[in-house]
Amino acid sequence: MTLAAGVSKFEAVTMAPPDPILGVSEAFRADTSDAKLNLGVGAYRTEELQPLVLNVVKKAEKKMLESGENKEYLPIEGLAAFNKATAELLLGADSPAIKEGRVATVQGLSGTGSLRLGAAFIQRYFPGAKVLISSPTWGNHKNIFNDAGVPWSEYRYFEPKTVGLDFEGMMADIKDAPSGSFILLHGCAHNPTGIDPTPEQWEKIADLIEEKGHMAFFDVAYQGFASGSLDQDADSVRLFVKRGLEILVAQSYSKNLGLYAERIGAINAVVHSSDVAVRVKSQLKRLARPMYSNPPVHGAKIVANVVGDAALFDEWRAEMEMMAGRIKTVRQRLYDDLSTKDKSGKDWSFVLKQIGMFSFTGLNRAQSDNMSDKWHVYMTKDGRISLAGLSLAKCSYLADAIIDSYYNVQ
Ligand code: KET
Repeated sequence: MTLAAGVSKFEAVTMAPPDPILGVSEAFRADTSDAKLNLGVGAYRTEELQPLVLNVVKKAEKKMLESGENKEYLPIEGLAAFNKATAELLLGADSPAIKEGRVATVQGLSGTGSLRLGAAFIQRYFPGAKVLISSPTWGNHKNIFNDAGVPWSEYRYFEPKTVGLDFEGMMADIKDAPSGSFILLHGCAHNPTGIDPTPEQWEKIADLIEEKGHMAFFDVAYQGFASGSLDQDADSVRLFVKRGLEILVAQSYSKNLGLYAERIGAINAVVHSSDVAVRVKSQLKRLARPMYSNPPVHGAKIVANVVGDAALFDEWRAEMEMMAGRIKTVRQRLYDDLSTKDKSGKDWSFVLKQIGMFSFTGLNRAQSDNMSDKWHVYMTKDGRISLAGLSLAKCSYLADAIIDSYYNVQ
């Protein structure tokens, strides 16, 4: 029997636009030029522009293979050893909140899945509450809250004139939000701007959130990538916890352990009592069960083995510092090349001031198009380049491309 050719029941389905970040990799793959460079997605590459599997990850996997572990379902909340290790990495092993049982941790499908679970929790238990998102922010934040049915608006964050933080604007917008709003904050290495509040500014942000009865929802996707130190990069989160503020925190191991495809992360709620923590966790599990039932085990075991083992943890720290260090080196080289090649006297020092994986170049959409169309340099259309995908050898070429796009395209 042949299938009846006819009008598809799916005829009304329209073509979705490419994803603003992951779609860049698709365009890159389609380009046949030898000069092509993918600075779109925030994924670490070696100086040879190859993906990197960390040595500690290989060691942990070897251990896992040797011990012959099974493939049973994990509990809905994930691997217990992972949940313990991830909360300790975030809050510090000696955190009173952990000791007092005030942290509800549920393993999630990396940062995105953990944010999505947090958003579903807000939608269910804080109906109508608004989430405030920085302008600009990581491209997927708005999708996540939209799909979870959580209303959101933006707070000012970036000041193009100074290429710095619009702290006054940020504070004013958080102040104006209805009491009980959730304030989405990047724990460190703000994406895409590479600009973080100073410790003093974090104090003021915490003051205001407390005063207004808001709640901070941290997105921690780059712990270790801002300063090179895993501890220092958790200072913002720890400051809120130290003050006794309740918070939500989504974590990701995509970047700092290079576990992109393992989809490993967590959603944490730090709350006032162990009693509340138990109930919050039970409801996070209830939300997870019909969405994906329970999380994958492989990445969770890698993290548990690395973070929970003193020797591997130290090795990880060194590899983390190496990755962060390589990015700092290309950052410096790019700045040097831009400054020597550009005879106009333009101040490119913002490249050096920005931190983390990215540089927010200030290139507009047309200029970004020129980067890919003429120079085969792929980047997101908001003007962000991933320095994690850049090598020292390509800095000079990239500087030429940026200068051409900046001065010759409106
Ligand atoms: N938060 C932020 C701020 C973030 O930049 C990413 C990923 C994530 C969460 C989620 O990552 P996950 O792999 O789900 O743990 N950002 C890079 C990749 C992407 O867009 O998915 C990026 O900005 O290029």
